[in-house]
Amino acid sequence: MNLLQLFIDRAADHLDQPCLTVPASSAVPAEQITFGQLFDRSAQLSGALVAGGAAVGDRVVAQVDKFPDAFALYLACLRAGLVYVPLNTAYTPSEVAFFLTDAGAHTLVCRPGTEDSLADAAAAVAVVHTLGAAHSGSLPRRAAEVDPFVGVTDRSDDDLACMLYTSGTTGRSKGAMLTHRNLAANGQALHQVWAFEPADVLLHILPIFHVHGLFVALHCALLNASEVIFLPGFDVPTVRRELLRSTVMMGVPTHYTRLLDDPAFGAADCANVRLFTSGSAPMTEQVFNQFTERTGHRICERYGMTETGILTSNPYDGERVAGTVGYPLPGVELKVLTEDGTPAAVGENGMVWVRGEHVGPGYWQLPEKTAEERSDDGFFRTGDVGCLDSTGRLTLAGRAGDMIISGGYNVYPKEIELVLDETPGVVESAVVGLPHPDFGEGVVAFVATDHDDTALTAALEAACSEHLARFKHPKHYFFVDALPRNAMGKVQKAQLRAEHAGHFGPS
Ligand code: MLC
Ligand code: AMP
Repeated sequence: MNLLQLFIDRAADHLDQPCLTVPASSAVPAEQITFGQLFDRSAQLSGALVAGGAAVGDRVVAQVDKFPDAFALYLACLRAGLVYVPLNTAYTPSEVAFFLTDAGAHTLVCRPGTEDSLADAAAAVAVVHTLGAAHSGSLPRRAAEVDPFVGVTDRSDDDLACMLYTSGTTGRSKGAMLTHRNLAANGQALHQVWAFEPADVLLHILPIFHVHGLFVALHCALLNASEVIFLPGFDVPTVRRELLRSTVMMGVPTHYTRLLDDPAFGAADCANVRLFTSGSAPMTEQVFNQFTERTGHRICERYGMTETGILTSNPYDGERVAGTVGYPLPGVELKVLTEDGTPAAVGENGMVWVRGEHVGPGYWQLPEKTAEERSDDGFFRTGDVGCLDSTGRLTLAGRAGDMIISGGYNVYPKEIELVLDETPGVVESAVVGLPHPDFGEGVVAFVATDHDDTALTAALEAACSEHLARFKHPKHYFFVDALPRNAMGKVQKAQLRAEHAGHFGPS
C-alpha cells in the first residue's frame, strides 16, 4: 500500500483541522494549513513533477528549506510513486553532485538562488526546479499551470518510497533504500508505543531531511492527525514560547542542553507537555538528570538509524533509565552477538543486529555492501555496540567504527581526511571527535605537516569549504610532526582522543 494512502485514511475525519502551523518568525512567513490543504498541495506539486516527465520509480532529489511546501513535496513524491531523496541543506555543490549522479536522479528541487551554484551538479538530471517559502520558486509556478495529480499511485509494500544518504565508512555516502512497508511499520510502532492521543500537538524543531525530523516526528503526527508546530530552525526563545501549547517534542541531545543553558527554562515551560523524546546521538545521564530536576520530565530516549528507522525506546509507562535506549519496538527483533557470532551474555557488550519490517532492503546499487551488513537469516548489522540487561533493555556502548556524531549529524572521519590529505603541505591527517559541551562531539583534525600553521589552516579551511558541509568542518586543527601509530602501523585515534579530551572544556 502507498504510505500516503495510509496518511490520507488516518486524516479522513480531520481534513479541516490544522496540520502544519508555522508561527511568525524572522526565518519564514507565518502560515497554517489544514490536512486537506496539505494533501491538495501535494497533488498540485505532484502534477508539476509528473508534467516534467518524472515517472513511477524515478528519484527526485530535494535540497530545500523547511516550510509546509517542502513537506508537501515529500508527499507529492509518494503520491506519484516517485522516490524521494532529501538532502541536508548544508551540503556543498560538490556533495550534491555526487548524490545526483549516484541516485541517477530525474529531478532536482533546490532552493531559489542556488540554481547557479548547482548548475554543474544538475547537469546529471533531466529537470531542475526551485522551491522556496511562501509558494515561491519554479515548482509552485509550474504547479499552478498544470492539472494536479489527484490520485494516489498504487505501490506495493516493497516498492521504494525514499532513499536517504548515509555516509559510508569508506568516505563515500550510500543511499539507504526505504520501502512503503518499512516506513509504515515504523511509524505505526512509534505511534503506538508513544501513546499518541487525539489532542496531541507536536513541536517540530528538527530538520526534515533526515529520518528523525521527516519520518519519526512527522509520520507520528500524520498517523495521529495531529497539529504540528513547524519551526524553521531551533532557537530557545521560540521553542519556549511554542512549548506552552505543545504536548510532544522530539529532539537531539543538543536541543536539550541548549534549553538547559537558559537559566529561566523550567517546569512552567513544560506544563502542557506529556512527552519529550531524544535520539540520534547519546544523551548523557547528566543532561537527563538535569532536565528531570528542572522540569519534572524524564526524557524518553530512543535509538535508531537511517537504514532501519527507530529500533528501541525507553517505555512510555515504565521506567525511563538514563543512559539506556530501552526495549525493541513492536515488530523489531534485536540481538546482541559477540565477535564469534554467539549471543552475548547479559551485560556483555557485542554487536547489535536487528530484523523486521522496518529494516530497509539495503543500499542503492551496492549489493555487495548490502550483503556485507546482513546475515543469512536476514538480520542487519547496525555497527553499534551494546549490551542487554536481564529484562532485555539495551544500553549502547558506542560504534564499532570511528564515526563521529556531532549535534545529531553523522560525520565520517575518512571523508574529511581525504579532503585534508589532498591539501599541499599535509603529510597525513587523522580526524576524531572530542567531547563538546554543545554538540556532544566536536570534530577536530590532527595534521602531520612541516608547513607553517597559519597558512596551512587557511588552505585546509578553503578545501573544506569547497568540498564539505560546514557541520563536518574541523572546529580545530592540531598540527603535529607525525601521527601516533601502533606496532601495526595503525593511527592511534583513541590516544589522540584521550590526550585532548578536555579541548572543548567540560562536556
Ligand atoms: C550546525 N553547526 C554544526 C552543527 N549544526 N556543527 C557541528 N555539528 C552540528 N550538528 C554549525 C554550522 O555549520 C555553523 O557553523 C554553526 O554551527 C551555526 O549553524 P546553525 O545552522 O545556526 O546551527 P544550529 O541551528 O545551531 O544547529 C544546531 C542543531 C542542528 C543542533 C539545531 O545541528 C540540528 O538540527 N541537529 C539535528 C540533526 C538531526 O536531525 N539528526 C537526525 C539524523 S537521523 P559556522 O562555522 O558557520 O558558524 C538519525 C537516526 C535517528 O540519526 O536515530 O534519529
Ligand atoms: P544515522 O546514520 O544518521 O541514521 O545515525 C544512526 C546512528 O546514530 C546509530 O547507528 C547510532 O550510532 C546513533 N544513535 C541514534 N540514536 C542514538 C541514541 N539514542 N544513543 C546513541 N546513539 C544513537
